[in-house]
Amino acid sequence: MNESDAMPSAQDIADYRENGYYVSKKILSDDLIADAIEGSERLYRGEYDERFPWSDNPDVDRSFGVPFTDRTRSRAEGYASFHSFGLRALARQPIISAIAAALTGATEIRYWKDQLIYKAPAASPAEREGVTGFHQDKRYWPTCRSDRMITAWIPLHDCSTRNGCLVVIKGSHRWRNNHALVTFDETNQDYIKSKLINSEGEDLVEVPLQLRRGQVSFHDCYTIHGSYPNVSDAPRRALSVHLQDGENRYRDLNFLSKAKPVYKHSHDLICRKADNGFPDYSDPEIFPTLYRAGDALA
Ligand SMILES: O=C(O)CCC(=O)C(=O)O
Ligand SMILES: [Fe+2]
Repeated sequence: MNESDAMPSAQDIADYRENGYYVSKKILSDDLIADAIEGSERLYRGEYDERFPWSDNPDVDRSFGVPFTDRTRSRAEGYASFHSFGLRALARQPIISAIAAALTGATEIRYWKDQLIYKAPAASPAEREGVTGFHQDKRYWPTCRSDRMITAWIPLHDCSTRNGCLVVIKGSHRWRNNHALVTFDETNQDYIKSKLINSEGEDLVEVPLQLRRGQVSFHDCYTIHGSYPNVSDAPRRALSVHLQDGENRYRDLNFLSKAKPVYKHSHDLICRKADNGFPDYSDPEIFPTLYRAGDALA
């Protein structure tokens, strides 16, 4: 497939802005995904392809260096693309950031963060093992000034409702009053839905994003999304790649609280500081630029 065939059409972009999500064509090769799966298995064995001074810092995201022996439990690994070359190649695919730029209208796309998600098989939907509670990604990043961030969700095999594919709530990127939606770890979806503030008065329409391997879905940083249990007999694996537009900057919210510092992302511990002493969200080591308008795709 050539580059322009892989890009969203003008109608796709309009739909993304209306609905808050987009599903790509098959844009990733089987080899790339096979390398990512192998990379994730290496990570789960504690074999890192590259280490950083912060790699073993327990304050830097979670699940670090924990031997991955219990395959009945779900988990999410932060910074997986830093520690695995196979996952890095997947996360930094030029076509993914080019699509992110087209959807958001940004002229520059930088890396923000990633999460490697392993959803273990659950015996039944009632079990709720591995459920990702409905949430808005942006609520986890209050120190980001930008409202134009976007997530690329990359399944490492076919995903359907049976193995707990990603589910988005259509149009919910406009529901901006849900400040408490830091509910990734809440497994009771009905409880979350009962608390949602639907500021636009729209119907709550859940859209399961059923993808074939090689497709990628994209959601706006305010789109409410989550996933249900995996009732297949194999794990559901995906890499979430969260991206920032070039205009994103750090914002200090700690004046809101006397108990400083409340608003801190683990990135703030590891990225370089700007001249004003605040975290620099354009540090090329942590937030490489993946797309600039006018660049040809590699
Ligand atoms: O894979 C999942 O269940 C959740 C992924 C997610 O929250 C995201 O990609 O932002
Ligand atoms: Fe998310």
